[in-house]
Amino acid sequence: ASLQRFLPLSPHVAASRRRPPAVRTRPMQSSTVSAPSSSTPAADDAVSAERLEPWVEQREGRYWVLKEKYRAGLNPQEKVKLGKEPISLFMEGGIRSSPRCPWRRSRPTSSPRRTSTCVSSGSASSTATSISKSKRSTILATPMKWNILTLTAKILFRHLAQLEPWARGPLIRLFAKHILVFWGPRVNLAQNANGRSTALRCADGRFMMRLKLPNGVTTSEQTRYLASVIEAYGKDGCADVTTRQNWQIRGVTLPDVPAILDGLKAVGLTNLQSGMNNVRNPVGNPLAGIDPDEIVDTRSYTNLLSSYITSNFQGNPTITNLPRKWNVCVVGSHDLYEHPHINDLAYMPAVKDGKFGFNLLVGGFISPKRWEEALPLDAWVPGDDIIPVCKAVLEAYRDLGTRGNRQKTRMMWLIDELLSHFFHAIGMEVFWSEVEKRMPNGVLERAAPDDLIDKKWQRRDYLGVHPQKQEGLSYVGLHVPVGRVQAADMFELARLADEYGSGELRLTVEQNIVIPNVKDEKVEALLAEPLLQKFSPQPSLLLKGLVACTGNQFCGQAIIETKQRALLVTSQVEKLVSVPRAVRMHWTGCPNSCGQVQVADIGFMGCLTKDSAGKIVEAADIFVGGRVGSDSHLAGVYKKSVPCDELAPIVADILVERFGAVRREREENEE
Ligand code: SRM
Ligand code: SF4
Repeated sequence: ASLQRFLPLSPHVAASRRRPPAVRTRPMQSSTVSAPSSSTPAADDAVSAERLEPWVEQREGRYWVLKEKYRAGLNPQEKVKLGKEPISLFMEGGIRSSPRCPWRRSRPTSSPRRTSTCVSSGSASSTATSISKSKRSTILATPMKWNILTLTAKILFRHLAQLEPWARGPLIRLFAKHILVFWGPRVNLAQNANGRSTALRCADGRFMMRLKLPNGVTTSEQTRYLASVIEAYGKDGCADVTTRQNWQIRGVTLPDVPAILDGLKAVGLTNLQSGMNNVRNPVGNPLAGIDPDEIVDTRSYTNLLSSYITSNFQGNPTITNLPRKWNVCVVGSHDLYEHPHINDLAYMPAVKDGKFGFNLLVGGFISPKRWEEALPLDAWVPGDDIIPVCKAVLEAYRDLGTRGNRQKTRMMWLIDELLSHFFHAIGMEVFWSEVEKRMPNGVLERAAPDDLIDKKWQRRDYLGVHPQKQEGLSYVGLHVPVGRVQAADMFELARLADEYGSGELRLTVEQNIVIPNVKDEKVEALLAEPLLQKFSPQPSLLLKGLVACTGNQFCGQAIIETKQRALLVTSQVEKLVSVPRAVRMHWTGCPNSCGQVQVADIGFMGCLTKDSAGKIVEAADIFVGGRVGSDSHLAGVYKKSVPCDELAPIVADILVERFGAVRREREENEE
């Protein structure tokens, strides 16, 4: 299937080629292609020019809004943005001062973190008063997601009773539309399967807050601060290492948010622009600067990207009105720990004319109905100037991306559409020239012939103890089972980083943690620390690569529970077979695939099915054959709708057939 994407163009297209192919070409996507037109070249050019007119314009010299003529058929999120740019609620301080914000009128919270700042009434904010009542709740709700104070149905049930009458209707309608109707069948079925009611699942009024953590680098001070926040929420507080080497903290109540935002700032963190149609955490090499075999230290690049993306924590309104989410990474080693093939923009180290820089890949993404690997843009940028091209790519996407069906608005859909719309063009050329147009000097260099990645490199395991490039120092990779940590764990991690290392921790996209800069003579004592019983440097071969998204414990979109299930099924499988090497198993609670099942050796995507007794039960579609590294490949479905309780023997069979596993009973017999 992936080869088909590179089949030759149709004869019609081939005949009208005007320049030789510079990059890999893609076939036209049936869903996006308009039939080849029989119009004249002049008419074609007119149509083409019209399509390349930016769909957005700047308002009040600040925010970018959709032009009137492009407002038909918008998805609901786009309609919200027409009313008020969501980031404005944060940039203009509305989150602090809006006394009419429904949840700010909530009954006194018992949270110890509640401060006078967060309950101060202040004057009625312009955000809340200058817009129509019907839009208020939506507008107040959406920015939460922009900054991933993730707003789930939970808040509705908790606060409904305390809302002013005007706020109840719109809020219910919003949720009815986005969650109860759209996700309704799944939610209801999940209810049956779990024997739990939606009201129960939605009753705690707690939020998740996602941060920006460029390159996954964090300090003991930051970790301690985050631990103190979740500790205050008792059993409701916990944190996760995410699949974009980032922290998410949970249990947050809304009145505490202003104080937490201040606290984040004080320790050099932000949660700005971390959700909805924004640029996500810039991913880099978790071993940057310490790996003897690295190509380039990615930290300064990911920091630059993050500063640009959030405009140094102020919020960057030039790139908040994107058609959809957008992922970026900078590759620093041959191991490709950063997963460049599933990022919208990936910087691949490459030397051109003796100068260090990066070739660019674009358009990689995963979504429920379609997942694609990134393609070469045929562009190179010097290493000392990486931001202009990020800006140019983002602005091309912001200006030209369509904003209708959300399943078709990721950047690859735009790349495809331009290819099919300008049928005389080939490959990436139209997108390339749109990016070039937006470069500060109007020039985009063609790619270096080769990048610096060793295509035969065997991806290394970063868990365990490894020597650093700095003599006398080691890094210690710890396995954090399915990325879940409690406050006490975080305090301990911070202490270990201070006591044995340099006060630094690194998060990885496999939801693990690396302690860098451990003096060799201290390694033994570190390995004897009690926390390493829980976060082992040497987990079993199947646990090593285990990843699980949030799942239905907290995520409103989940169909199944993931984290506990992943651990349970893995332990069941380990009783059945032994594997000769690590096998990467990823779990994801719904087709959004935050747990990236398509990159896993074996992936499990949550769904529901009927068991043999006809009862609806939690199940998984099994994916097999995803690969990471230079040989990357996105897996497809291997077997559909397997009840979770029946997974273990099937997984054991797959491990025996495809991954050289040996059945335990056979091992025992041979002994
Ligand atoms: Fe994700 C939405 C969690 C990485 C694809 N993701 C969500 C939401 C916000 C659900 C929602 O819209 O209400 C989840 C929040 C649940 C919660 O309480 O944690 C959520 N996504 C996560 C995290 C926490 C999973 C994890 O356990 O690690 C990851 C946070 C990363 C970060 O720090 O920023 C996470 N999400 C991903 C990835 C992986 C990646 O980036 O490499 C993907 C697939 C890759 C991609 O995007 O190309 C991913 N998440 C989605 C999608 C589908 C996007 C699409 O184009 O269709 C959604 C739904 C959406 O955006 O509408 C989604
Ligand atoms: Fe939630 Fe689905 Fe993402 Fe898992 S894959 S975190 S269930 S949205």
